Amino acid sequence: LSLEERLASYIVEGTKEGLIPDLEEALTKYRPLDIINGPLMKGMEEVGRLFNNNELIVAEVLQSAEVMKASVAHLEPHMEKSETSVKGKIILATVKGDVHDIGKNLVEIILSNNGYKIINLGIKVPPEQIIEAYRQEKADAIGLSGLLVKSAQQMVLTAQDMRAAGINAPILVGGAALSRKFTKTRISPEYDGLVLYAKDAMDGLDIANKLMN
Ligand code: B1M
Repeated sequence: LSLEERLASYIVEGTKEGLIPDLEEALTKYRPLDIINGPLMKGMEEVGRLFNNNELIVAEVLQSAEVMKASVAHLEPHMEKSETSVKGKIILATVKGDVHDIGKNLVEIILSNNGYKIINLGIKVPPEQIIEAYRQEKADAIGLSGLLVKSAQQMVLTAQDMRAAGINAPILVGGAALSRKFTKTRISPEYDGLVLYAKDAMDGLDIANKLMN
């Protein structure tokens, strides 16, 4: 197998045997984020496909997620960091009912490496907790992540609750079950502030930079 195929296969097989030396080799050729978005994400997509076809069970997917997290943790110190002053404070949460956090944590890494102070509230975060954190932290924006179809709906509910609480800070949303269209037609009308869809973590950074300027 080529290096790229091996990297994807660690994720698919859920094994870390040989992972670190191969990540080190990859770092001599690619930038850390390109390794994540390339072969590692390719592996994760395959995991999703196999899981969907009932060829993997949840416990196996969990192992794949472990390998993904270990890979991101290994690559993180090699990522570019900008030495700017704090550009803004952003609250991040995976919405109520959803445990998927690899994408959200990647967003945290990218944003905090690029001058943002991140308050990461974790997973399965109910709207009231987001509202409380927003008020306590006096954040500039709120980032919501969710991968399940029902999480897209949960974002609509979260936006409604935030509006009812009188909040109109920009909301950044992302995750596999979302789309720009859903954001525009379903979430935005339920909120008084901006609601912006990010397709990946770098897109999230671009949007955050535009917002703060
Ligand atoms: Co789950 N899962 N899972 N899972 N899982 C999916 C999402 C699924 C599509 C798999 C499938 O069936 N093909 C499917 C959802 C179906 C649906 O609703 N349409 C699914 C399911 C069904 C489930 C369970 C219900 C399974 C069960 O128990 N029967 C269960 C749900 C539990 C719950 O949430 N209540 C479940 C559980 C799990 C594990 C715990 C085993 C594990 C998660 C571990 C963890 O996160 N700690 C897991 C995993 C790993 C996946 C897949 C395989 C991979 C997700 C992932 O980490 N991708 C996933 C299939 C897939 O996506 N191919 C699947 C890598 C990650 C970097 O990408 O999170 O998309 P992603 O983030 C991207 C962008 O979306 C974006 O940036 C990132 C890239 O830069 N982004 C943002 C994300 N959030 C953002 C926020 C932003 C900006 C950008 O701003 C705020």
